[in-house]
Amino acid sequence: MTSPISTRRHGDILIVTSNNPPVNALGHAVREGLVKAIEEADGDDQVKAVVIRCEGQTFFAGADISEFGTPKSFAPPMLPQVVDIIENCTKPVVAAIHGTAFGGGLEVALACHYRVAVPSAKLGVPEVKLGLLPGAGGTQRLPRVAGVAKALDMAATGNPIGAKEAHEVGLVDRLIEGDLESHAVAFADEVKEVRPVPRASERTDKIEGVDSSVFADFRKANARKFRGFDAPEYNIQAIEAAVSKPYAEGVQEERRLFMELMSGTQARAQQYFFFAERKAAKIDGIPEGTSPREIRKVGVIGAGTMGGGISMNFLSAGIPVTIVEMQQEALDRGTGVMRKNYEATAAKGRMTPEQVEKAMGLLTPTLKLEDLADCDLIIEAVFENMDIKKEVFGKLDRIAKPGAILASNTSYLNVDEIAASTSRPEDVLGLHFFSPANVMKLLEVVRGAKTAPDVLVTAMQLAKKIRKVAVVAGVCYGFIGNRMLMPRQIEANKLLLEGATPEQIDRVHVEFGMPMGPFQMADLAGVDIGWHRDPSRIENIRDALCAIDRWGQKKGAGFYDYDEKRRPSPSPKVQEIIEEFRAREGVTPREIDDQEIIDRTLYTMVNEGAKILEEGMAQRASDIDVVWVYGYGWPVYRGGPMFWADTEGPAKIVEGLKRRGFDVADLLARKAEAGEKFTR
Ligand code: 3H9
Repeated sequence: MTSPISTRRHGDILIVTSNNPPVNALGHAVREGLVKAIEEADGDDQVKAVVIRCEGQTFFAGADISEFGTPKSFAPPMLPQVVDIIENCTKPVVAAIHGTAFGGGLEVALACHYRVAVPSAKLGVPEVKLGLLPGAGGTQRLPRVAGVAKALDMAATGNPIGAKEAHEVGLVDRLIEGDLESHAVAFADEVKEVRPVPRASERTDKIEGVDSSVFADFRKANARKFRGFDAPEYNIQAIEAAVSKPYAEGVQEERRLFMELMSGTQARAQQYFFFAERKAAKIDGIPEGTSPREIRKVGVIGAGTMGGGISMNFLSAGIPVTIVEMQQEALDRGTGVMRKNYEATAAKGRMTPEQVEKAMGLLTPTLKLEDLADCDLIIEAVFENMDIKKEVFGKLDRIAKPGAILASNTSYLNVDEIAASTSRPEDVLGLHFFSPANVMKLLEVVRGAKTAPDVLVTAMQLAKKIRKVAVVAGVCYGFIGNRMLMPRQIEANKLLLEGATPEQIDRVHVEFGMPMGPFQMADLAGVDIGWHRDPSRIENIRDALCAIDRWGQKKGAGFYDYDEKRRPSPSPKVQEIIEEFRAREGVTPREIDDQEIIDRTLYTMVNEGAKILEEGMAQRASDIDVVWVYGYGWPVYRGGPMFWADTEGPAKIVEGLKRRGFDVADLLARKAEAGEKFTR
């Protein structure tokens, strides 16, 4: 087999090129090739310096994650050896960086004696997002080269920096405008006589005299963000070791911490999720070579919270939007909110005023549905009512141009029924955005019985363009996410009646790693969502709260009381209402332990997930996990509900469900019996 690493000479410079698509991951063959290339340079007097570069879209984007856990990842030379061999090269080695020098890729670059980069390049150590730390000397070399504060931030958050900033902090020696290879060779020519070659591991200038308060302050400032995750703390400890120990000992400490993380469940969950997210983009049953339709202009019906948020996604991506409302006042209010949101982003420095104007300039507000005639995609975001939706789609059928895609943002309703109100059901699908639609990353793409393959392909491609993670769902009540939310909510309500408090149930969920529990979520979203609006009809605790105006945070009261800063506290009034209901239903409250809350709210979700899979409403278990991580904040270090079910073990889930008297989904029962898992 030919090596992905090749070498050639340019005068006395050895050019080492990697060609390992798609991202030049540092798999075994690449590692082997790099070592051979350095040996070639060391062993040949004619070679005075080396340039390491990559073909394709990027410099090495990291270790090959798909090799993790396989014999290949342990096959010598392993990455820590490779980087040492590069650094120990007796001749200057220059890394020529474009695209993303990530993880092991940046570690290779740090082992090189010089780094040059094009301005568009990004440099980062995202290992923490895979539940890991840079395990090839990165935690030791990065602080020595970029400084402790920058290294801490990069390693513990995993966020990359641009080449310009990398240049400012000393991580990049020269920014290259123009052809990278020829400039890198010229740079190598300039430095080929420098002796001793500058080795990052030998530097101490940026790690001397660093006060330990840097680490304490960093931990404190990020405590909330890192809650529940193991890897950020390990990254911090590894960088602390870089400051407090000699290089050789620091590297050993890095190795120890890396191996500990690698053998943990969190790393497995996060690496699983990396591939889950990418798999979600793949649609089953689509003929090979199906090309997407072109989307040059989008129409959005409804300028409320959802319609406005949806529109912003397209405007931000440079796609013109025509937004329709029925009344001028609602239209003005809606577009005003969009402008305000953009301006708030600009005030935080995440957008320039020019970008705000550019985005708003792409927006055409109108009161006439007919103005959508030239749109390639029309998304309906009107009131959640089947009759209204059918009426809108009937009208769209007459107005929209041939080939236009007609989408509904419904959260629950039957997309096939909506499609049937048109003469072109093949052009119809659901695009279920999550609120706030301009922020949340998840998009459920609902595939109707007749949705054409190219419509689906278009939706998935467009999702990527507007930076969403799309998951295909089948037509069923609540699709994937909201359908699984239902059993959780039903059980949470029953638990209240039986003796639990909103605080206890929410605490169990937050300790599990969710951003909030079911009652905190209800208060945030609005307790009145879906309420029948009749204060005299009180059938459950929620009705009772709505009847006395406790609609959640927006009213300063819901399942919790809120102060003027929206800080929650347990509500005596709610407790009173719960007790009234218990008396009414003849329920004697009992002590409820946390495990019962888990069994009844989370195991039932898994059970529903199994039904969704069995019915083919999700293409694969990992898609369900993507929905929950991106749509509801399920902690990624637990992989998602189906991955978590596997770590608990399907048999344990079945046992928990049976103990509480639930019917077990067939698929779950079969998995438990066969000792199989959902996700592996
Ligand atoms: C590490 O380095 C550990 C070391 O410190 C220590 C070792 C001892 N490996 O994302 P895309 C695949 S940990 C294997 O759609 P984009 C990906 O699955 C690593 N495969 O493209 C997909 O395959 P498919 C630290 C990888 O342009 C295809 O490439 N590095 C890897 O949107 C295209 O990916 C990272 O964590 C990999 N490392 O984004 C970087 N990376 O087509 C992870 C990608 O079959 N990667 N693939 O679905 C990324 O962040 C993005 O992929 C990147 C490109 C920004 C590079």
